Amino acid sequence: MAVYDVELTFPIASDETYTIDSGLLRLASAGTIKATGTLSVPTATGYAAWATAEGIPGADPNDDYNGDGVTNAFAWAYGFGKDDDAGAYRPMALPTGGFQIPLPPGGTVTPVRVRVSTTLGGWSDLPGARITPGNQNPIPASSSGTLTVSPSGDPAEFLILEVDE
Ligand SMILES: [Ca+2]
Repeated sequence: MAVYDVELTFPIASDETYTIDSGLLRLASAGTIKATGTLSVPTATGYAAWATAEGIPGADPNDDYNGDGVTNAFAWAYGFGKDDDAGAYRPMALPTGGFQIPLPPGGTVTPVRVRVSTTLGGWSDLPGARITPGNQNPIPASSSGTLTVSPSGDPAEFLILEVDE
């Protein structure tokens, strides 16, 4: 929360005519009125603060500003700038089944949720026990290194990562 001392000056003008017993009464005024006090403004945090600091305030978190295949939301979540190439940190399927999830060397700035589906629909949370090391889903903030998701045994499985602020 940012708090500012403020002094505001508003122009005022009025011109009213009233009917009274002896005729009409016209009251007119012009000038200013001054107000002083404090103004409290919520400070942007999380993704919004990142987007503002990166010079792209209000940027859609699902957009990919630099076209590296990593959304703005994940650039933020992984501690990168909007121009950094974070393409090496996309999860990938392993030829033997399962997936590998590379995390940024500096650690994630927010928890990362792993969701799975066998049909590219009806996504559900991956059981944490399938993620090593750590066995946690969501993957906690400040995580780094490379995680492995064990194969499910299903003929096909898809994986997406989600972040929340
Ligand atoms: Ca990007």
